[in-house]
Amino acid sequence: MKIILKLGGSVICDKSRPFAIRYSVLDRIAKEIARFLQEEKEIKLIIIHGGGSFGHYVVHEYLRDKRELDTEALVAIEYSMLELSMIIASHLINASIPVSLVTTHAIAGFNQDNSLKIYTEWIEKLLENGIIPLLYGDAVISKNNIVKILSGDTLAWELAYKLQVDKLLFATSVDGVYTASPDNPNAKLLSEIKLSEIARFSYTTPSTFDVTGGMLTKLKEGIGKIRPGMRVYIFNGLREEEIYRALRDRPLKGTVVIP
Ligand code: IP8
Repeated sequence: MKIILKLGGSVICDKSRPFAIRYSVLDRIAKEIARFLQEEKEIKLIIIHGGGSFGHYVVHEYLRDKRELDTEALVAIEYSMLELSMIIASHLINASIPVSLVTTHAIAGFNQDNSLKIYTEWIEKLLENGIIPLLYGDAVISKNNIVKILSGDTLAWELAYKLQVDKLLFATSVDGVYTASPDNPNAKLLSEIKLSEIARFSYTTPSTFDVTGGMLTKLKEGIGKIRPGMRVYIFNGLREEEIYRALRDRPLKGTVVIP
């Protein structure tokens, strides 16, 4: 079985402060993943993480003074994401999870028509060898030489589709998809959401410096990417055991995403 686990940036970072990692959460998540991998030896797992208070903060700072991201921004964003990813990789490796950090900007970019180009050959090679590729949302260069942000969610949907994964898990800092912004007291948690009906919902989620949009924007990236048999869950990775439960297919509070 092939699984992609996307760790939301707000799970691993405190997004209200620049460059703030939730180390204890990261350690707990590493233990949950390690436990799962010990129990399920045949699993092929890919881990992707978001920009958290690293990439998003750096992009936000650049866009304050400039209208577009330039090459100076590109290298600064890429570097900050690599720093975050190294820290995540070190915690996973410490928990005996065999991860190989794959720098997203070296294998992915946008075509002229805005479609995503990913060289997946090496990711598949790692999986074949029992290694867990670790990727992340990043700044990438497009075919027409424009610097763009590739969200970890977009990457997760595309890889899930291309590599025909069985399960795509989005660990976020909320319990799932709501009918309104989760800070709205009337918001209700949806146990299921149809991507074909997503246009019915429109709200923004509050964030200090998020540059890739909230939950709904990122969910729209999934339109056309759910193959038959592929299961997609959105749940709260800040809740203890929830990542382990999602990996193990145990009942959990969250939203199932269907085409
Ligand atoms: O947090 C964004 O990835 P995301 C990556 O998954 C950058 O949307 C560089 C801001």
